[in-house]
Amino acid sequence: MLPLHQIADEVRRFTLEECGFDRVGFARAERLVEDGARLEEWLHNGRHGTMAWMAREPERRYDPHLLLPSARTVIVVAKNYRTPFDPGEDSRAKVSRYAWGRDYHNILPKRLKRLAHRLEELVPGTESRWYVDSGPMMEKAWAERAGLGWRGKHTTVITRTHGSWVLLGTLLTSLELPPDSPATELCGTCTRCIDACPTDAITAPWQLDARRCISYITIEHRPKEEAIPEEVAEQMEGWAFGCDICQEVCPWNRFEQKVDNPDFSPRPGVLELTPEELAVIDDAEVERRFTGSPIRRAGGPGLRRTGAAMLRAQGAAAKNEPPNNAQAEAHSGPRPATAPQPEIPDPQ
Ligand code: B12
Ligand code: SF4
Ligand code: SF4
Repeated sequence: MLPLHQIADEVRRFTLEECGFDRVGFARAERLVEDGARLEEWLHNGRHGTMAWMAREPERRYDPHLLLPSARTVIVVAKNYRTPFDPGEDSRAKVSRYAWGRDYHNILPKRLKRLAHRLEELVPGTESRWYVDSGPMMEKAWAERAGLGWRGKHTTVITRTHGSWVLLGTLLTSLELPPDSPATELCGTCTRCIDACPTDAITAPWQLDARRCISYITIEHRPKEEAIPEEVAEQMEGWAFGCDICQEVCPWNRFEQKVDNPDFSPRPGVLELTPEELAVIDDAEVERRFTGSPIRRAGGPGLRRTGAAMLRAQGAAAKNEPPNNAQAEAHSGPRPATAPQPEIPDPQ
């Protein structure tokens, strides 16, 4: 068997060069005590809304040995999805960047599977299990531990190299690899994401109430036939699938590397969607246009619900009706008239 440091070097090389990931790091596979307690509290407070799958056996999310008893290391990977494209100024039904091209759930797991085979070649008998998004791993907590980046106050992971425009994956392995140092938090006194969130979903730094997040409302909330409440529809700022506002305002995303990657480049028509067409899109058309795209997750009922809500909000705005702020302020408190000047973190 190769010496440990050579195995670690080869794992890094293979992950970046052969599997095409942009970042890789190692963390010791141990119970996530603090993050587990925070997850339990989040669930207890109902902040997961109708994402019942988040509440199913939550301890599996923070104890990797319940997934792979022989686990020694968590290999964490990140893939940059920031392409040079930008949505047009007049984009009326906006789609979040991660969903412009191919579904990453179809791309990343295959690459992690290749990595698992390489580990088995390097050290026969190695056991591995890999997960991307839908698996019971707290990917952001592991990314921070493995030194890939820190969790921004909007709760997503920010890397120094690609900002927060990265998708994460994890591979649990019985191989013992030297752990990397955890990333340092570099938000400083900045609060831009919190100030910019139109629905006040970021209730405090690092705390997100998914029920108020446009991403949840447009993708996850069930039943999908249930209409989006008027006061929420009026706050959606044109986002039809997911939402990138808190990432777009983040100063760290000014330094990101843009890569012309066809996997994440916009598929035809995705930047020109309109509320009018979404409101009446039929299920067959959703299959035709969005098979292989993350947008398919919303399904026909989800997209029609969002399109209808956007049209209602437009209609209300056109009639110059006073916005229904009373309800929003009841649970979030009024916003300050002028946002505090954020400290722009030093990218060095
Ligand atoms: C559920 C989920 C959602 C939910 C809830 C989001 C959330 N913050 O939890 C919804 C549907 C809203 C959502 C939205 C999005 N998601 Co999502 N989502 C997930 C999923 C499946 C689980 C996340 C989770 O465990 N949540 C549980 C709660 C408790 O975690 P948390 O809010 O992060 O809270 C933690 C910290 O904030 C911290 N904490 C809490 N309080 C405090 C206090 C202090 C002082 C400190 C230091 C820390 C701290 O502890 C908590 C536990 O770790 C992960 C994939 C995975 N398996 O991990 C993807 C994932 C997080 N999502 C992802 C993406 C891309 C998004 C969107 C950007 C998509 C979009 N453009 O619309 C948005 C971002 C919205 C946002 N601001 O977070 C990526 C993020 C990549 C990255 N760079 O970090 C992931 C990792 C998927 C992937 N494989 O790449 N998502
Ligand atoms: S994704 Fe949009 S709605 Fe959700 S926390 Fe960020 S800014 Fe707020
Ligand atoms: S906008 Fe500011 S506070 Fe929010 S994640 Fe970025 S650096 Fe951190």
